[in-house]
Amino acid sequence: MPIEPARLELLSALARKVLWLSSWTIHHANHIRPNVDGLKVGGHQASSASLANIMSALYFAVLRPQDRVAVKPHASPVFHAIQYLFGHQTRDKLENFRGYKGAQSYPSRTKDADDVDFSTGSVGLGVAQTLFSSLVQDYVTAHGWMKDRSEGRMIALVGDAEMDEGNIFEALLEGWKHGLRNTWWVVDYNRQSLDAVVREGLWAKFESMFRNFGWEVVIVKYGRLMQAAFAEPGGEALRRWIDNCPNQMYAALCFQGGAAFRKHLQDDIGDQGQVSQLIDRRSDDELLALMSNLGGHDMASMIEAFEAIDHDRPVCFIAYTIKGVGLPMQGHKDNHAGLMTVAQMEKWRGAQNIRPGHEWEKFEGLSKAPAELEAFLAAAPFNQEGRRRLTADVIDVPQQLAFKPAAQMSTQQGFGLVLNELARGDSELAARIVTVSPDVTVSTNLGAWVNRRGLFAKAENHDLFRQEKIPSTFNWDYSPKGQHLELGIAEMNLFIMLSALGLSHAINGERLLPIGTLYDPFIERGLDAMNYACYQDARFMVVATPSGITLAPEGGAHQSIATPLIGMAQDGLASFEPAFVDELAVIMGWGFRHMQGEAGEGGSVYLRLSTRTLDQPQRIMAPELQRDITEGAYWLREPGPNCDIVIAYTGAVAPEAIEAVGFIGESHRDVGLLAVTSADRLHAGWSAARNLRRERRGIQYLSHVEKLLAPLPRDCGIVTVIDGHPAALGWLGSVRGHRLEALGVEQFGQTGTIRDLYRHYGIDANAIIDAAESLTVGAPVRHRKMAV
Ligand SMILES: Cc1ncc(C[n+]2csc(CCOP(=O)(O)OP(=O)(O)O)c2C)c(N)n1
Ligand SMILES: [Mg+2]
Repeated sequence: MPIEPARLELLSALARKVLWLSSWTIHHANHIRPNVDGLKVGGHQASSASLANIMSALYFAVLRPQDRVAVKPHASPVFHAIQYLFGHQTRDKLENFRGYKGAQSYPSRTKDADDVDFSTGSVGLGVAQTLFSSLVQDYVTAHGWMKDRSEGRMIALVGDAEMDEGNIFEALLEGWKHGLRNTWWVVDYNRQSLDAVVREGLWAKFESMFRNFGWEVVIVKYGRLMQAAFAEPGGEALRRWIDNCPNQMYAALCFQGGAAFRKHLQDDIGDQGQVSQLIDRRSDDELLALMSNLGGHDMASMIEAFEAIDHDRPVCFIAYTIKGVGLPMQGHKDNHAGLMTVAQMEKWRGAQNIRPGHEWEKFEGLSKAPAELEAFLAAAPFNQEGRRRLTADVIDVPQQLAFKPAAQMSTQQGFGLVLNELARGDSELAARIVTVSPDVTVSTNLGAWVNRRGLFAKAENHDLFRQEKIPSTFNWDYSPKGQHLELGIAEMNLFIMLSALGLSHAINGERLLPIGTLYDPFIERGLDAMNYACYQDARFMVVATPSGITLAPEGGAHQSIATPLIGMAQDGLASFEPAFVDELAVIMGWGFRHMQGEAGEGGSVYLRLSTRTLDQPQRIMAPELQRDITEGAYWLREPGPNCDIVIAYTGAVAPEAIEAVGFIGESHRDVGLLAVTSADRLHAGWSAARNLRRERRGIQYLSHVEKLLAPLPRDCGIVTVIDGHPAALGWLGSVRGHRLEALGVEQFGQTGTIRDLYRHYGIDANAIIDAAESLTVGAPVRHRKMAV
């Protein structure tokens, strides 16, 4: 339906204001705010201008409160300008754009105050996040939890060069498998990337690809002015010229202006009567306005395109735009980091009727009455329900999670047993758990859980093998009540799905407790997506198994070395590597609570598990032991008063550490054995204590690791051992100044038995004994006899 003229006028005025405010915000940060560092502040004026009209159409007219948006990272100034007009962003934060605690360079859920739905920054990830958030909304709907809330559309504003990111294609395929709905991707088709102008004809590739995946594709190429000109005599020839003009040439002419367009049109078309008259009727300025009137810059065209969608199938809008439209840098291939000069800004300010000193005024220079604009903004559908960020109650987690014990088990097995026990019960905790795995459900031990809780799909689909009575260990029944989401083998998808599931409390007002499983080395495959999920404070548990070189015969290619360090270094992720299943059960319980903690306190959890079967300790899980396990370490064997050597181990190498302590104990009394369940938590506690002591001089507070190591004599040596990079535990010597030998794995690639590999890489009992001897004096220690 054609848009009413009065509404169009108001929307166009606001879009002009958004372009002004976003450009002014960047200009202010670069030219007006004192620059103390001498570094360029930057801010992406051209990329922002490209989207100012499209985003204004969305926010001021099309979006409803339940819709959620991922904005192309470098259009952050446009987002902030829109929120400023809505009254959700302060002038102070805009003046401090890209400054300390100012409006963020890229929209940030956690750092910005103006209601960012999805953080963006690393291109491609926000786009996929909208797709997975839509699938999560379907999950919540199918489980009957949407209550009286309406389903929202998940919308991404995508740069055309951003479409090169592979994770977008991975997500598309996954979306198709799961019957994606309610998702709009709006491609800002300015045909420019950071470095250059993009390939010709990309739109056609996008179009066929999206159609292939069942999306509707809407191409918004010509604005109203263009359409009117095409209807004039000779207009068809003009349209043909535009359609055939190479991207580089069009961009260059947009930069050069109306006279350059005229010359090229004349040279190319020649004197052809009607079309020549069509061009001659326009001044240079009018000709430039006509040629810049691509669909993405035309309010009426965008509103009509958006409002024409009357179904919930996914839609890709390809909106033609000009990078930097309306600014002196428009179309220039180098404009990505371009900034307007002070003189250019002065000139543009004059053209906008903005008086010096009134640059931040919301309606300065617009011909519409401020009261009318204010009323229009207040009535925008997007704003009708107040706070859009939702909350959900905390789900109760029992003090101890049960599992069926066995004398010998691996932590991976234990993980399956804990989940199986939860699946058997009817707790709210179990109801809120949702598992997800990229084609390694069975091999990461989720099988028992899935057998009991089923796979999720919007429609029932029974396991044919079972119906045909063919024996199979796994029951692969799909239903809307299922609690496992099976993904294809794409770890980026796994982490973005975890990100979407882990924000359900804030987006859908319904808490989910997502658990994702994968092989440990493939964390690196999805690392940027995991970082992204943590950055926006999504809450999930990632269970990585098998890990290290301990997966021995699985092969050298699958060994992981760096992941313990990743676990320590990743902000927002508490990582654990227990050796025994009773420790794991404690950690999982803590993890489910941690995943529900307040912002700044809670976070996500990473469990690095193993397939190695170990003898399990028979012990009572006293509350102090539970606390020590979650704080990161406990004494498996307390050091005596004359302790001169401590062995500290993490994870699957526990038997080697225990064995070495046995041998060393024959000639050294009082040897201590420290079980480190989380190098990450232990280190974080130590850093926090140091910060606290610095902040509050005189305070006596000691961290967990400082208390554990306090009784050790000054000249005691420490040997650390982990199936991972030795630096993960090597820092323990600095806590109280003890000499330390750190054993671990620094190369990878050998296959063999666990014993072969532990010997090869020097993390077996003999290597531990050798290291201990190098730190102590006295008689040599008897070594384990090697079977040759
Ligand atoms: C993963 C990742 N790689 C590189 C960048 C740096 N970068 C920011 S914007 C951009 C180009 C984007 O081009 P396009 O998506 O077409 O947006 P436009 O600049 O045209 O608005 C690049 C390479 C990034 N933000 N994220
Ligand atoms: Mg682009």
